[in-house]
Amino acid sequence: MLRIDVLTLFPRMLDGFLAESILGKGIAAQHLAVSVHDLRAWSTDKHRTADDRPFGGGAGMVLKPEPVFAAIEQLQSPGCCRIYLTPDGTPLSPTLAHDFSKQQHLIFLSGHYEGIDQRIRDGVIDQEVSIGDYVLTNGTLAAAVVIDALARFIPGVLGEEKSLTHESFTNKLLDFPQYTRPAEFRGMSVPEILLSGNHAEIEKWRHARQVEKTRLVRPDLLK
Ligand code: 6GU
Repeated sequence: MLRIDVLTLFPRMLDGFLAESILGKGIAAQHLAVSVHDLRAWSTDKHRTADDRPFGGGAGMVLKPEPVFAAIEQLQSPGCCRIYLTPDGTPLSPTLAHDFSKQQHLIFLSGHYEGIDQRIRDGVIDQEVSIGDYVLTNGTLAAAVVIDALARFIPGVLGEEKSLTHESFTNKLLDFPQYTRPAEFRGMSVPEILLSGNHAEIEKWRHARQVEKTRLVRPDLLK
């Protein structure tokens, strides 16, 4: 079973995320185990500080090395992958999420404010990951995104194996439109072809919609 530890200054941000939906079921079914840790548990001073002002000046606060080193050294196991969530990391991709899902033990470190002391990255981090070209106030939601994306690749987490293969990005095309009942709703009808029962024609139609949508919204994926 994949073991995941998350180190954050905001552990409660993950409560709902871990309890709900497909991920919550995957954890209940022991397809993965996620432990969330408050970094302040490893701070040593009486104010429980985990961050401090940057040397050289500048706005914001920087995560201190001592609590992070102590936390990671306590939690790590031989061969585990220690991941820091940061906008200047390697962009998350389906391949990276799939690689993470094959590991035995992942430790996610969520940063804060202006960042973390460089010695943390140099000393106790194996991989830096970004979830996109925008900046979050801290990496905790980014850790949730990576965990959600990798959990889908763990066998058993998604009920139907098929649902993995048909989705966006597995074939570098965006999804085709889906419809369910009723066949007509407020004057809007479901495309006739989907009611025809002709599976070959339905596949052709869906592929055409995928190419159309991808050309319109993400032409970069077609190059
Ligand atoms: Cl991984 N962390 C933060 N703080 N902001 C981000 C991000 C990560 N990825 C995109 N923006």
